[in-house]
Amino acid sequence: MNKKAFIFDLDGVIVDTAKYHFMAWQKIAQELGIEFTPEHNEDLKGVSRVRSLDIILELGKINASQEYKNKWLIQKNEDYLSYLVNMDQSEILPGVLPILQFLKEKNQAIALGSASKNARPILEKTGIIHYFDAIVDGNDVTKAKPDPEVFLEAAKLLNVAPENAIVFEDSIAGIQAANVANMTSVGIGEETILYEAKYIFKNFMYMDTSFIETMIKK
Ligand code: B16
Ligand code: MG
Repeated sequence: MNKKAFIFDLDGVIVDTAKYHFMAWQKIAQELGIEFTPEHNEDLKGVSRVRSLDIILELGKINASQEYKNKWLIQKNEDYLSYLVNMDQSEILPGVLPILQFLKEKNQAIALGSASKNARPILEKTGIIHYFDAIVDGNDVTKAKPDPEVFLEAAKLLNVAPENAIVFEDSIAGIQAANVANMTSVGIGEETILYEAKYIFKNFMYMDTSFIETMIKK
């Protein structure tokens, strides 16, 4: 039995922050007169802040100077952070803590693989940073998902071969990144969106510890 690495995405997998990213982007889109729906938002999940803005501007066919782009990027992050001010353990998505606990009891290696530059403060605020043996976030990588860099780096830090890594992801880009890395992709969300994942669970409440046992033994 080879050593495994369990790599968790953050936004939309561990914490319910995907809605805050959406709210902050929608505010900017509205100011620019761009229609930005939850369907459009799926393409922003797991994608870096800079790339997310470009996608929104492309949607509105807006050509903006770098100066304006920087202003919107700052505004988006300030709005996003203002939604997180009172963040605590209650923002952890249902079923996540028991799975983290189970993995710890089984002495499994756990990593975070997130595109977010706000990952560490979120893990601290929610009181779960101690579960993670390695953290790779938006500050550590140069290539955004669907590039596999973030997950490959996490597996490397844990000294685990990519094929022995299991990735939990809520975004299309993240599932593609895990697949490209030759890791086991586990989609957390809707099957209609995450159909490229090897396994899909609506949320962690639907995931039994027997699934984790199977992943550990495989
Ligand atoms: P930030 P994840 C991603 O986090 C989000 O899904 C995505 O919507 C966001 O734009 C990106 O982080 C960057 O986040 O602006 O906080 O640096 O899902 O990879 O954990
Ligand atoms: Mg995510």
